[in-house]
Amino acid sequence: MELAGKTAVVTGASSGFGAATVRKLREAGVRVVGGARRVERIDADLALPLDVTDEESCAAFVTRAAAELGGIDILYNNAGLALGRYPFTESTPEDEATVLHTNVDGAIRITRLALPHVRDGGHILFTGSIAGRQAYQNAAVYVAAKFALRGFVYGLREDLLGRPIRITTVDPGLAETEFSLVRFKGDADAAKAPYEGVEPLTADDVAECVLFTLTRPLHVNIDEMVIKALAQSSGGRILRRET
Ligand code: NDP
Ligand code: 8X3
Repeated sequence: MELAGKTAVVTGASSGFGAATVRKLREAGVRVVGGARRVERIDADLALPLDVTDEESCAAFVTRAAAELGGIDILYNNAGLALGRYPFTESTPEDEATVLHTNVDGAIRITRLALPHVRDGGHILFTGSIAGRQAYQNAAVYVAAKFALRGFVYGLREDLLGRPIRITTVDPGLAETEFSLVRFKGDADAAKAPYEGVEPLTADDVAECVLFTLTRPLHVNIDEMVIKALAQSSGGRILRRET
């Protein structure tokens, strides 16, 4: 599948997997609209403000993106986050709402709004997580959010069967992005700890996998792709070098 000349919409384009994917798509000749709250950090053909937790913001984003691109070939629902690494007994309503509204409602909302603009031959992608496949401790709400997202994508795949639109969830494990800094609410020392003594995935590693799924022939749908660092066998098990 040739990507040159295609159009794409990427959420969570200001950092991490989203920013890396925007870069690789553009290198492949795709015209890309990127959205995030920190719009000034987006390097795309068009950068638009987007808060996926807000219906009006999403509607304005999708309307403008579709008008600019004249139709969407690639929709990458990537915006997401985790908050905290604590037992569920310490959970707060604020963290629960943010995690669920961003990872789950946000992706569902953007998909609902963008679907009428997705052209035949199009491809809708989601960033899930290994957290959405197997639970690990001190992450119950994030785990729930990514399991829910996977459930939504399964349902979407059923409902779009028969239409020429491919659907893929990319499920990475430990990857060094701003994810950890966000999860630990700006505590830089705590944010570094998950990456110590191990070589994590990079944003580029994940973006390359996204590009791989996009460039298969049209009759090939990669439903799910699980990507982990070699030293990580599961969310709860990472082999670390002695430091
Ligand atoms: P980053 O923190 O580097 O990037 C997250 C992106 O999501 C940013 O662009 C951020 O933009 C955006 N975002 C967050 N909240 C909102 C919102 N309300 N509206 C719009 N955009 C939002 O982390 P990653 O690149 O690692 O995360 C991308 C996805 O990958 C997430 O879904 C995450 O759950 C998932 N993931 C991450 C893993 C990891 O280890 N890094 C592993 C597995 C999955 P802004 O703040 O500017 O709005
Ligand atoms: C994040 C996966 O294992 O780094 O989605 O918490 S993990």
